[in-house]
Amino acid sequence: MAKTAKKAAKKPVVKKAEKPVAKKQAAAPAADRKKPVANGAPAADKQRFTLYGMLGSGPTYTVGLMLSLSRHPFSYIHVNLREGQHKQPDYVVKNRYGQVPALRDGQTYYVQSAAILQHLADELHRFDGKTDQEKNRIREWLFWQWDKLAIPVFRLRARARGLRQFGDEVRIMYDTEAKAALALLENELGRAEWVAIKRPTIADIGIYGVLRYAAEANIDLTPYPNVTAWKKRFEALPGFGAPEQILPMESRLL
Ligand SMILES: N[C@@H](CCC(=O)N[C@@H](CS)C(=O)NCC(=O)O)C(=O)O
Repeated sequence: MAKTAKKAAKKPVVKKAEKPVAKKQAAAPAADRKKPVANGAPAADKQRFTLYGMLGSGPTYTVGLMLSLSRHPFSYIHVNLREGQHKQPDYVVKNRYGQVPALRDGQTYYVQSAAILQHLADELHRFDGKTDQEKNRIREWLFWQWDKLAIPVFRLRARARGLRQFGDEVRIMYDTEAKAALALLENELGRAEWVAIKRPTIADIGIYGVLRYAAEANIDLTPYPNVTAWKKRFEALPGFGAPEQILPMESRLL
């Protein structure tokens, strides 16, 4: 699924700020090597991750949120969608879908925000399930989230921001779909504090990364008190931040 950094590194998207990754596969950039500390354990590797994305992108926020909640620092490369940087060859080698986000982890690029969340949970052992059953439940919610919640909410948001044009018939269709998804979530959260299992997981992170933008999509969450209470619980997690607190406007290299 992922592309190696070897190919991807030839032309950085943001030439001024981004450090090109090593051309020879054997020679990982110094920044990507685990640095030993006095007690022999790997230091918090602040150069391990680079997130490529855009402030304003829900899926980019979701990945930044996971890293922030996991207390893991990351470099950030702003991809200018307005200028079409996401469709340029030097970005498409990082993300074949020509979308943000992409995450570089060492020498490998990961794409699709839900798959990135899963990768980070596996690697950092945070916000994950412990048993196969728990892990499966979390995956089910991540698929559901993109299928039933993210699409209508993000389409309505894009319309409200003037980024997509469609008529009232389609708007009503998405609105109905979003409300049906919210009703289901409301029901589930009446039975449990967190979405998938008894602890917050990447399923909560993925869903929060959509519902954060509900107001911008003209979706009122007040008829969903369990969802609203869950949202508050989520926002109280250590390391939580709003999109503007987590994603810079411009590239930031650590
Ligand atoms: N399913 C993808 C969705 C990513 C996505 O829709 N990204 C938008 C920005 S929020 C994008 O890159 N749009 C440009 C395009 O699709 O051409 C993910 O989760 O990573």
